[in-house]
Amino acid sequence: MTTTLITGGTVVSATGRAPADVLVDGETIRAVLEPGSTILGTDVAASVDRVIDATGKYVIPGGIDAHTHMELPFGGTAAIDTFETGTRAAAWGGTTSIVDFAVQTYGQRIEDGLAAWHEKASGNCAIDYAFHQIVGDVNEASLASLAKLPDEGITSFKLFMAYPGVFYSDDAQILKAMQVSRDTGMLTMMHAENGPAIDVLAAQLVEQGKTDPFYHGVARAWEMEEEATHRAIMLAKLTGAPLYVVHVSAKQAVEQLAWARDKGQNVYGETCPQYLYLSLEDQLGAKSDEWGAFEGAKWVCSTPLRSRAEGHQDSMWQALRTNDLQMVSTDHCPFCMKDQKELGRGDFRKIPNGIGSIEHRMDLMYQGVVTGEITLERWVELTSTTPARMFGLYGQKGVIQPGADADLVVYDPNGHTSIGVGLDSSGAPTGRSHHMNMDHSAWEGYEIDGHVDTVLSRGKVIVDGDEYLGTKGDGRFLKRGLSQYLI
Ligand code: DUC
Ligand code: ZN
Ligand code: ZN
Repeated sequence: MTTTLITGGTVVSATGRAPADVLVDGETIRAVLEPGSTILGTDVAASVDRVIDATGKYVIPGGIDAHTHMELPFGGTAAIDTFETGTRAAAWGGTTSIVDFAVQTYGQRIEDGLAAWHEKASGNCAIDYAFHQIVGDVNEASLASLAKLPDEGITSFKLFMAYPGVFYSDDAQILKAMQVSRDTGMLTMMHAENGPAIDVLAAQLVEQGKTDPFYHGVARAWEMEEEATHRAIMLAKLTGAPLYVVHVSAKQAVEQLAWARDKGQNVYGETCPQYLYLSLEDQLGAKSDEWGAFEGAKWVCSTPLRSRAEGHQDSMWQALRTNDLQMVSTDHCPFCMKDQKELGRGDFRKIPNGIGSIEHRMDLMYQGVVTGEITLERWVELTSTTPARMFGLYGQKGVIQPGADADLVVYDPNGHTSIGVGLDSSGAPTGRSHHMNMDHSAWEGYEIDGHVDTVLSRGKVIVDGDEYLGTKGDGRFLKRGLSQYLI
């Protein structure tokens, strides 16, 4: 078994920072030591197989992205990152675990949907992975199957109040699924947007000739997110289910969560980098030579980007500081412009919804430290420690302590990361690049005042500077326990 000492760095946790050396033995952390420690008179550094010099750098627990959609079937196509390409891109960006969404489609058995997801992921991941379960067809049989999933290490499920005819659940179905959540301790994750009303608004816009990507965000008005968030909260209150609202983007939805939490209800929320940095105005203004106004399709996702003039982005940052929102995930769901987003030329309703960000989450959130939006400790908490605690992985993941998996990132605050565009639409590499399987980047031109230098996954160095050393298939399925946030 290889022993490694990460020496000279500042170890950052959710609660503090201190100069310390991290001793790794095989796949786990053996000790967190005073810098330059000796054992029986011998320098630890002299007795290990490998020393990683982290002088001047931060040593943090590997990122956990608790909301990804590899290969998600959507809008007549499928998210373009496979488990192989998506987890490789995650590793490049300092994320060492993902929780992806296994899908039960309408008419399918949960068991079959889940088995298909194991099939896709098994043997393909470079980093460890776990699953939530999407329940796309709530009925007596699927509810019975759902209740058994904790035995298989799946302790959370997602319902959709949006996408009628696809993933949508009505209030009666939500109520029944939440009763399972209450009885089993599984966390109910909610896509909270009023889908039926949104679909009417979207159809009316298209009838008026308003077909550009920008109108996606107009149809998905914040009122529809606020209303659905409130309804989800009330159904959770009634049933006693623990609730976690995904991809929160509207400040009014945060107000609903804060209101419920202040009353003592067990509700949580995540936001995503796109709702912190990008806006509806950016989307409206985007007009490339190649795509014209259709360039806005790069940023079509749901919930949608929100107006900066209305202050949603500032509210998201504030909620991350005040703990009205507890986590940042990506909702990584990448589609190429060519052949995929293009399906919605002339009708924004047909643009596959999703943005690819898995590689950039740690960097984009670190930039929030640089600009003073969050502290260094909060960065670790939002991106690693709380995801581990929320989704039943804590102790093994999300913390640097003896016995934990040696998922570690050496992050250089004096480094720099330019986020590039990847491949152009003919598949040719552009100058600055990323590693997601896309022909563009929603983050093109973003500059980060920091850099992911070294990444270890269970003790193995998988990223070393500009070199990728990971291996497809090294990532293991993680059986999760119940959330630590149950009361
Ligand atoms: N939102 C997206 O943007 N993509 C996939 C599903 C979702 O809810
Ligand atoms: Zn969603
Ligand atoms: Zn999602």
